[in-house]
Amino acid sequence: MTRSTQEWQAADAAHFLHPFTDFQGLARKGSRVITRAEGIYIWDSEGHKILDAMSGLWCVNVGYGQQALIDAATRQLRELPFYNAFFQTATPPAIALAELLAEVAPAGFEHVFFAGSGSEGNDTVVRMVRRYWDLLGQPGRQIIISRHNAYHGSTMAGASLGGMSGMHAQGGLPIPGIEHIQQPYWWEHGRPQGLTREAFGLMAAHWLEERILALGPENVAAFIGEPIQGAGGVIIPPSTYWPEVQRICDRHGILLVSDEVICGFGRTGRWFGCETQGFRPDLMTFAKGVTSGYIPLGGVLVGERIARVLIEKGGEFNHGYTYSGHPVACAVGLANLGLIRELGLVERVRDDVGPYLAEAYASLGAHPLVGDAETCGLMGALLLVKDKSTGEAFPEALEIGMVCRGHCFREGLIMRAVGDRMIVAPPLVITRAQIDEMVALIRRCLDLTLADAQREGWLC
Ligand code: PXG
Repeated sequence: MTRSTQEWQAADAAHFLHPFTDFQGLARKGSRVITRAEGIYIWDSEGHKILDAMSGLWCVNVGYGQQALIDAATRQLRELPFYNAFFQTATPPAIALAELLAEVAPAGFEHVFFAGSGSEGNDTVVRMVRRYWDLLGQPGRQIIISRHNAYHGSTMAGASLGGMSGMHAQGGLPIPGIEHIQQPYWWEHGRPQGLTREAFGLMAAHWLEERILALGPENVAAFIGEPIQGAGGVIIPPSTYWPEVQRICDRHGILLVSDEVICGFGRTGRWFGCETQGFRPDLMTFAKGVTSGYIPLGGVLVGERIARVLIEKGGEFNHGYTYSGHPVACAVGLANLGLIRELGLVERVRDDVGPYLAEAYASLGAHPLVGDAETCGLMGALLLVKDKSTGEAFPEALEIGMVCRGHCFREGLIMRAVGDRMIVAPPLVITRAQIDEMVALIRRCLDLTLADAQREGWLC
């Protein structure tokens, strides 16, 4: 079906309510219509080639156009396009993917609960941890602690676990029994107090202990966090943070949940972000990279501490989705994990392109607009500042990140702006030459933003 861009935009504005979108604003402007993709590039309906430094939405880990995934989906669609896993039935792809996930996960993860998305995975987490404590005769343990500026999805429980104030402001959230502590963002909380990153990491972890003690450990079920906050702006915690969080959870017997929806499947240079950050969770939510986004799939990897209780003391766990273990999604997942292994993408991020990106970012750190440049594996963030010597921020109303993003848009680069943080998470198949190309584009967009700032007098 070929239509002109204007025709697509008109039909889009007439019928399609986009996620997280000001509908009227978009209708006035018109969507950019993306029509095809290959490798790390996407093309819009005007034929512009764009370097997709966000892997779609943090998910196209193996890059676009991988024949093995396309073939796996096609084969499975022919053989068995759907069957459920509810009434004592199963399909081969779901069984095999559960088995393979247990193999690539850290030791102690042998079981998987499938869902259709990361949000559904986190809804599953809420129900599962509360069920766990019920079964252990501690039904008082209901509260789940999360962090401000966390993102855990957009369902009622996912948005409640998340710490996005704009989301809580709509629809009467958070649901009861969810508490939030401050995020481990050194620039926001540590630097103003003159703390080293390491000292701040410990302080941020102790906010968790303070809250646990204030609530009473006997009322706390779990702590959930992204190893590195993605949607919150690629907030990489100090190295001291997660190991201390682990100690605190252990001390109070509280379950630890790692939301691996973004960090999983090689993004940080290990299979899972918790391995990079040095902690051992009890549950791991996954989605996105499990199928490289080719088809929706999410779920929860369940550690043995919880699995044994659910299985042995269990009875029926009254939870599940039509698409839990969808055979086509699981077939694509199998092909995707197979390809990640075959191409050695996890090791490649750890030993080759990850360090290469880190080097490039160190050089971007010298740019006059950049106050901080950080990477972990193939996630990168640049903090835009008004005054490099003092770290002074631009006034919020300027929306400097959006100014920079506007340039990216015009220059053929997808880079996200989260407040003053410009973030990337390119496909794991990106080559060194393509990183050079991406970094050159980023530098050009920074220069254009700097020129705007000089011209408009934003710097003085
Ligand atoms: N957990 C994390 C850590 C996520 O990043 C979800 C859960 C929810 O997954 P689903 O599949 O239900 O969307 C996510 C999703 C952004 C952005 O603006 C990030 C996500 C989704 C939409 C936008 O960076 N992450």
